[in-house]
Amino acid sequence: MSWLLPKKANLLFLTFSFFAFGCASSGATTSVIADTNIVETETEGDKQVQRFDLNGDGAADMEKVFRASALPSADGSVPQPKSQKDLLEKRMDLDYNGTFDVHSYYDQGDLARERIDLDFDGKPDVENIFKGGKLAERRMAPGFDGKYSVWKFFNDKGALYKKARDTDANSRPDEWEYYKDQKLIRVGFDRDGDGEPEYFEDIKD
Ligand SMILES: [Ca+2]
Ligand SMILES: [Ca+2]
Ligand SMILES: [Ca+2]
Ligand SMILES: [Ca+2]
Repeated sequence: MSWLLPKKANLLFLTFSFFAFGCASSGATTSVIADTNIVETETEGDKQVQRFDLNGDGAADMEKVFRASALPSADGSVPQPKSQKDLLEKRMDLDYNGTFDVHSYYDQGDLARERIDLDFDGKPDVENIFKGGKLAERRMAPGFDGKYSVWKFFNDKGALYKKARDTDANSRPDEWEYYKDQKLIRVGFDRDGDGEPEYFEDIKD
């Protein structure tokens, strides 16, 4: 996991260590943010966007996109507080440079997917996919070049059961590792380039 600690991202690591350990829960970072940080609320089509200024410099560095089902009335009355269930997307600019570094997508209030740029170069380095609010798959770009080359798969107990790797830089996995009780038990290789393993080796104790 050492690659998750790029040079300039110590603060980021602190903030987002909960991602790294696979226990991100929707709303964890938003509960501490008071509504007074909202700089503007805007309706875009069938969506409502709330913008927040987290560091007080007057520029928004977090956006929340809500389903606009319960829109405030057209007479300009104060927007209703939206419920977590209506949250569709959250974007965060962690280094306050005007570019969002974390994109989180929600399904019925549960975190469904998140994309994180760990070194703030504008290219995503980690993507997490959740099922039922639990981490199911993690894609990683260890070179911070925006190219995913490692895929990890987790069962519903949060344990790693499969890992795939792209070793020839064609963006498709060609080596697989299979785990049982955290132990590597089998490896598989794609030798004919069809994207599926057909050559396997069992790992003996
Ligand atoms: Ca700001
Ligand atoms: Ca940024
Ligand atoms: Ca990056
Ligand atoms: Ca490959």
